Amino acid sequence: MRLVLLLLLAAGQVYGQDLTITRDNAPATILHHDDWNAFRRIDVQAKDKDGLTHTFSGVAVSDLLQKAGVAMGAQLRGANMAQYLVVKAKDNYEVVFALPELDSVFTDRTVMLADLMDGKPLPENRGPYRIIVPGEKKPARWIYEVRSLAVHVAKDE
Ligand SMILES: Nc1nc2c(c(=O)[nH]1)N[C@H]1C(S)=C(S)[C@@H](COP(=O)(O)O)O[C@H]1N2
Ligand SMILES: [Mo]
Repeated sequence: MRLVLLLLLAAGQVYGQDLTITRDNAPATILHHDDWNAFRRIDVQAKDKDGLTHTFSGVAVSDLLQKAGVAMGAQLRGANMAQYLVVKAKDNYEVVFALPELDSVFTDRTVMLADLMDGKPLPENRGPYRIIVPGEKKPARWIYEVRSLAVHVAKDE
């Protein structure tokens, strides 16, 4: 009984953080880790800063965006091509992706939001969620402790 409680507490600490997905002029989508069961899980092998290959497991960012109502796939054309994604972390670090970088119609490189590394939850100071960009030579966009994904539309100055 006590062990079960401890395990629940530990899981809560790892995955208690919500993920917020927003797009201009639309209500926010807030995902708890339990909601992840509804998504297709994918595995990606990628090299970290030190050249070590790890297996990351998580959800394709494009699937998360689609769930929040962002136009992807066949709909990613015309005016929708001016959209971009800002990913923000606990330490306010931010990185940007153009939507085609995330879309399997445009690229075979699947950018994912990972919750597991080599089968285990990410370390506390790197989790619960981290962006993994396979094939990128420098992991500066492997943003960790991710809190939100926000899609905006680029506007002319
Ligand atoms: N939240 C957050 N994520 C971040 C950074 C950061 O400062 N804050 N630095 C990036 C940079 S520049 C690098 S090189 C890698 C380093 O990841 P590591 O310390 O896990 O090897 O994390 C990336 N993700
Ligand atoms: Mo870096």
